[in-house]
Amino acid sequence: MKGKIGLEEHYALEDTLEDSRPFVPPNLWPEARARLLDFQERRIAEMDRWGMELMLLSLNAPAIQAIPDRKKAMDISVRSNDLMAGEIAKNPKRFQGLAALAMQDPDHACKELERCVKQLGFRGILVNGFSQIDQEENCVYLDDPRYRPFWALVSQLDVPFYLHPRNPLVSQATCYKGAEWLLGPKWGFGNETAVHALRLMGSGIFDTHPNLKIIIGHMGEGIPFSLWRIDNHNAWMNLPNPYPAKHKLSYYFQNNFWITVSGNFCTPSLVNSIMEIGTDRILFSTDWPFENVDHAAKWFDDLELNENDKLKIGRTNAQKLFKL
Ligand code: GRE
Ligand code: ZN
Repeated sequence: MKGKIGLEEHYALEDTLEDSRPFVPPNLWPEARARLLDFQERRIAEMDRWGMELMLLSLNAPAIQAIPDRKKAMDISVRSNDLMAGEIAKNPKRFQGLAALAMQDPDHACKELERCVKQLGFRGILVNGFSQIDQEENCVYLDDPRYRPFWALVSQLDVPFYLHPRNPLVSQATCYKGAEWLLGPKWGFGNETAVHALRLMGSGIFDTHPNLKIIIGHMGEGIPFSLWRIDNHNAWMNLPNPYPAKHKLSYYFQNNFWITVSGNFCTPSLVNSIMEIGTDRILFSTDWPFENVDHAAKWFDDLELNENDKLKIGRTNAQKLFKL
């Protein structure tokens, strides 16, 4: 299929590049590094070859969210957004942007978001999970009350918010101690991000701002598969919802969430997701440069799916969601 749009497509600044190194074997680091720093050459060639018209670009992970020093976090977020704006300006038909924000300082995040949307023309936001604030061990999630004004602004600007993975701190997630190989894309990313998404669903922010639009990658980070049990466990007990939000969590997943297929090119998982969230809320993405564009595109193009749904997932859902 030609004209595919991807929305989990990363680059790095020199300042954030090293965050990606631990996920790549040393012999492949030169290749990963070159992929992360490139915009106009290798990336466009991959897109042309495999039928991607547009990438919504975002910074690598965990980057800003793992910088406890507020001033440094703010500084790098602004520099990242400026650099991305410059690259988009060179080729706006092929690239659009998702803002990187220093959630360590919610006031600054709001100001920078307004600048990114109103002046730089970015289409949304991508944040890498919880933020470490002032101290390494101080991990703050986005359902924290300090972010209420931020969510009000996101609602008012009506821009989608991509909740992207990061690892938990092993010092705080002792289930990974001695089994660090489980971290990253194998399990840690998805587990951490699913919990974060569920925290948002239960927090009540979607009752206050029903138009908030949250995107999660990797075929929904496992949530579609678990959605029934999340709401219907131990039904005979008639348990009340144990969280502030008004509805069952599936209500929010089906009304405020979109998922992408990034890094999860698996047909049974897609079928499950279609049944839980529907083809209007599933979007193509690759997860470049951590996944190959050809792996994503070949899987997607060969899917036995009706043409209408394929067009929606590959392209038109993204156009609608991001007002492209
Ligand atoms: C990602 O951005 O999703 C990612 C990384 C590092 C390794 C694998 C991966 O940031 O999918
Ligand atoms: Zn990613």
